[in-house]
Amino acid sequence: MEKLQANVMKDTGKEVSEASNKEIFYALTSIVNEEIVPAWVATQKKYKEKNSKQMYYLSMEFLIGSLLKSNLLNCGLLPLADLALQKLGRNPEMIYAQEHDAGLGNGGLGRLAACFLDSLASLQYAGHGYGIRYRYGLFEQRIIHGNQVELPDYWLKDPYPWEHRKENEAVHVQFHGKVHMLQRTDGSLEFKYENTDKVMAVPYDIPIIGYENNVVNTLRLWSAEAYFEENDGIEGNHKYFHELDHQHSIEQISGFLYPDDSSYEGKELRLKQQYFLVSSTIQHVIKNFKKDFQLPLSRLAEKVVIQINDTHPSLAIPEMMRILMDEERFSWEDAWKVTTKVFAYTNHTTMSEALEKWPKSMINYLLPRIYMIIDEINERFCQGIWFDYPELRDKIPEMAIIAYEQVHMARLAIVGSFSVNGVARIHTEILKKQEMKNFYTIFPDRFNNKTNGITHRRWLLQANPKLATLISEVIGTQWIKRPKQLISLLKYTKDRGLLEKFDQVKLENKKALANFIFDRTGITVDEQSIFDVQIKRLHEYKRQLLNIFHIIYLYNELKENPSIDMTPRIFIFGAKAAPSYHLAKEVIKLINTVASIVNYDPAIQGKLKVIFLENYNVSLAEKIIPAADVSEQISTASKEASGTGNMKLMMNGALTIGTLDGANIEIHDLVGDSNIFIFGLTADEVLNYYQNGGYLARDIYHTDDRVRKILDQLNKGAFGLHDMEFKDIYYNILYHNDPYFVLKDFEPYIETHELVEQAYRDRFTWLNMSLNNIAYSGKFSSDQTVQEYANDIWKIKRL
Ligand code: 26W
Repeated sequence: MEKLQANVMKDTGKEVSEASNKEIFYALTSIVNEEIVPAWVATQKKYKEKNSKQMYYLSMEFLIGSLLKSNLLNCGLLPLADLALQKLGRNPEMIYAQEHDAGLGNGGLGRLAACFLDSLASLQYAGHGYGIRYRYGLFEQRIIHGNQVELPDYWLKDPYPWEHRKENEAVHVQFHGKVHMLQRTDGSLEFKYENTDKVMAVPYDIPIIGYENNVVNTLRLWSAEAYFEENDGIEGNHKYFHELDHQHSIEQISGFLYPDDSSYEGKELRLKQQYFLVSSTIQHVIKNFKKDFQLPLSRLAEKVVIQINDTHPSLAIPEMMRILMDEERFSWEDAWKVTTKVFAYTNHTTMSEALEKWPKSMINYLLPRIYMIIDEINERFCQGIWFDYPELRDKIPEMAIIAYEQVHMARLAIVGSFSVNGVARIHTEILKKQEMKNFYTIFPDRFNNKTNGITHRRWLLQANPKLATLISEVIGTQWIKRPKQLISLLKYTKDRGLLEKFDQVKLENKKALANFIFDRTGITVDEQSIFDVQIKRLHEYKRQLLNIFHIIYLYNELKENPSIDMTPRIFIFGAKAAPSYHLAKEVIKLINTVASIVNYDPAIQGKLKVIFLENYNVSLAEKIIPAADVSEQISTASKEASGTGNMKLMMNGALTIGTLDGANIEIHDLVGDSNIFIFGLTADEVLNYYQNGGYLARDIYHTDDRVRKILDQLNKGAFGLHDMEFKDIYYNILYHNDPYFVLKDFEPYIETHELVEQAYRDRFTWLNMSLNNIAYSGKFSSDQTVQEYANDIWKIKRL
């Protein structure tokens, strides 16, 4: 406390009582920084002394959210900070809320990267993140008249206290130019680049603090800056504006995060971003290796492994080849041997519209030398199939890295890596049996599964301190370091006295969320109602539409018979739609429109409320998840690679209503039929319909009155200002034959919701189920996942 007072005084010349929340926030961050800088230096030294193999996690996204609270927690200072702030008459939460979320990710993929960093440091692994310091993160979402409106997220408006600029470690990245091939006197080829555009990549390091273990790893984010040659003095107006223009276009490279989730667009600036990340990181990796290990580069794979997070950083493969050959004079064969031992690739989606393919002309123009290398990789790979797998010859067009004028990045990533993994069991199986079948035939040993995980420190210990404390009272605190020990809770699932305490914690969390909802929206919600939550990016395959159709159905039922005996339900949504995703935005509008009718209709006596919380992000998730009773995981089976929100909600005692998709399947396997609500088509059934047809949405429209009523309401303006307001949703279902099987799964979904409601009425059964879920959730700690990566792929050891 004294330290905090002294820091506030030093920084602002004020007493704490006069200081603003922001000033206190900064004073606290500097205490944490003082605490961790020595540990940061010491950690790097220890890795060096131990000659530790290094794992580099390359990702275009790191959705780290806010760090003050998790840093305090991991340093063991959170209780102290809470106490000091309270003693000084300040509300800790108000201080922590001063931090602007670092929203440097779209959704699951970026958040997974952030959870992995937390687990790597907490388990004392030498694993570090490499990404881009976007000046604008994912857009801020406002809802205006029910519509999503996007605002820029200038998260660096206030100084970011966790980053450390390392200008002296800047490197150059080159674009464009001409490649010249010369023959050296020894007969080998030399490649020279001329007239390239040089960009400076300046690193900003963020400390990643392990949980109470004095380990501090690094997240390095590269920022693009203009690079001025020595004699580049500014002469005259013309040159001056030219320079400004030039500078501006360079800074654009790390200007903003592309706000697209699950849909790929071949934008040149995005390609630039990818190469910028990859080139600066690989240069740094090689520099570090030379500095830290007295070994020849041919032995790089003994000390370095690079995980590429989806295909976005897959240009790292040709970039490594380029440096080894053009700068380190390796032959092709030797360079390829090293490269293919260093890279491992994680796939996060099988949706064809998300798979990256760049026009070959774009790569050739922007990165001529890299294009040459990809071309050569492709030639050799295709020849290999031709000679070694004659039975696959006719598959070459669908396997070639360059085909029909496009460069297929997933194919490049598979060919250039020693490991390819999916992110949940079913997802990996689909990769092996369908999407990447031919590659699996050639490289069966490369494919492996690593089911996703989440950090239980942020998502339970930090976000839900009441639950965490209660758990520790019951089973002790060992679960914090060994989350699988949550399983000991199973002994208590019948203990009524204890279940009541769990109930009490949930109720308090629900009250807190209800207050928050009231502050944000002015809507009152009763904390005795069922809090039913669907929070995730808005996408057709995630089927928020199925959820809102069910709500409309309930509303229609209540209108017909207001006295139905029903536990009040509050349906909470959080979801951002990609700015250009028209249909997704229509669904947001529909949810908000339904909310505006249902929430103010006195006839239904508050039995139903619909809350759309705008700007869903990490911090908002931390508020919603601890208060959830029901977790909606209702994607069309086969479409959700894994999901991770499902795990967070389970860990906080919410019961899942879900399809057999992604990691839901593994949750179901663990908790058993009686602790989860599963419904709907299976992945096999869905794939069978896609392949063989046989589904007609219109048949359901004609036979199911409930469905017809809803769709007609959409079409006839019952929800909306005018007829046809939601015509695109209507058409999509009836004229495009409901591509995500919303109508097909509608009936089982309603029926399963009835089971949910019945189960909720039986308090002890419900609480028992809830506790079962918490008990089994330790399996989904990212500590487990990271250990599996470390043992099977990275071959790295704990400090
Ligand atoms: C090129 C545009 C783009 C951007 C991001 C295409 C695809 C993506 C990601 C692959 C989308 C994503 O976040 N995928 C999610 O990854 C999570 C972590 O593995 C999984 O849990 C989710 O199921 C998956 O949708």
